Amino acid sequence: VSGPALFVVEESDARATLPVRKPDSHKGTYGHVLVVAGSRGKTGAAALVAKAALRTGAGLVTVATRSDALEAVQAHSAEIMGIPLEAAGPLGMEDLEALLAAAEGKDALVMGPGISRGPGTGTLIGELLARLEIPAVLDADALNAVAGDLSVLRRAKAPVVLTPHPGEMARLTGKSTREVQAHRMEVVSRVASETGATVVLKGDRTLTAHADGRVFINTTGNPGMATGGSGDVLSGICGALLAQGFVPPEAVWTAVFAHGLAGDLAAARRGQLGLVAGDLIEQGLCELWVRW
Ligand code: NPW
Ligand code: AMP
Ligand code: MG
Repeated sequence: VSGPALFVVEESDARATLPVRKPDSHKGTYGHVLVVAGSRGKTGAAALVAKAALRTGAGLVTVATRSDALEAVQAHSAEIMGIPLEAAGPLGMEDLEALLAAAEGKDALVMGPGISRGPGTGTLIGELLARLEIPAVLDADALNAVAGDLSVLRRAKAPVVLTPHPGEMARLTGKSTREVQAHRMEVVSRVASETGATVVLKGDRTLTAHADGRVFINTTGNPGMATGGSGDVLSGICGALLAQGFVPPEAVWTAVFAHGLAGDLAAARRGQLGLVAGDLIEQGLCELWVRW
């Protein structure tokens, strides 16, 4: 039995996936990302996803979140559009119709950062994936919500991307964080082949596993990125590339490479110690797109 095929992502590979602005284009050309993220107390997570998507070239970004969180999310950035989800508490099946309506005309979904999770959240996610025809990035609490029943991912109509950190991967697989870290390659490839998703196991040397057995190892990034909200930025970058028509696994390992390089560029200006997630967007991504 052969193991996974391993590829090291080079800057030239990632650059080749870089979205190019065409003269005869408009905002509709570059995709509309639906971000289902944030809740009262975690509105920053939604804002970081949305801003990262905007700074990665998405034509439009809409955040759907609980009514009591929406204003705070939008206050972070004038470019973010919003849809209030009127029910209360953690997301569940009562939000299905509103989310299906919100997804109309959208080109990619990013779901999970800062949503908190309740008993119906996993079922809701399964139902959304089974009905929506747009690629979806599941991160943070969306991962925790499907951890009990990964089979919902198999029902997806369109490509699914999972972006767990080692703690989330431990919940997804029922292993300890230590076991995950000791067997990163095996764990990430197995979850990809079992779910059919493209799976990103984050951390130093992030691994991206595609369901076909290929695994892509990332070389950018630094420990300055070990700061709250860093992963939320990655899910926004990934959503923006998917909304612009790039497909997994290229869209995903390119997002990972760009996110890490944004972290390296930001650290070069500001140092690793005081790096915050917003710097990856405002300093890192902006400098990266000029460089590329
Ligand atoms: P330990 O302690 O090492 O055993 P959680 P979260 C582990 C939102 N945010 N290597 C580690 O376990 C997010 O989007 C909102 C090894 C740690 O204790 C989520 O929705 C923000 N272990 C929610 O908050 C900004 C690692 O996992 C545990 C690891 C909770 O997210 C912040 C923590 O993971 C945040 O993004 C690694 N590299 N990384 C906002 N401004 O609104 C993690 N672990 O319990 O899933 O919590 O990741 O902080
Ligand atoms: P999250 O825990 O979801 O906020 O994600 C953290 C992000 O920062 C992931 O993209 C990690 O790969 C990245 N990151 C965290 N620590 C390091 C590290 N020591 N070296 C490189 N990247 C890191
Ligand atoms: Mg995270």
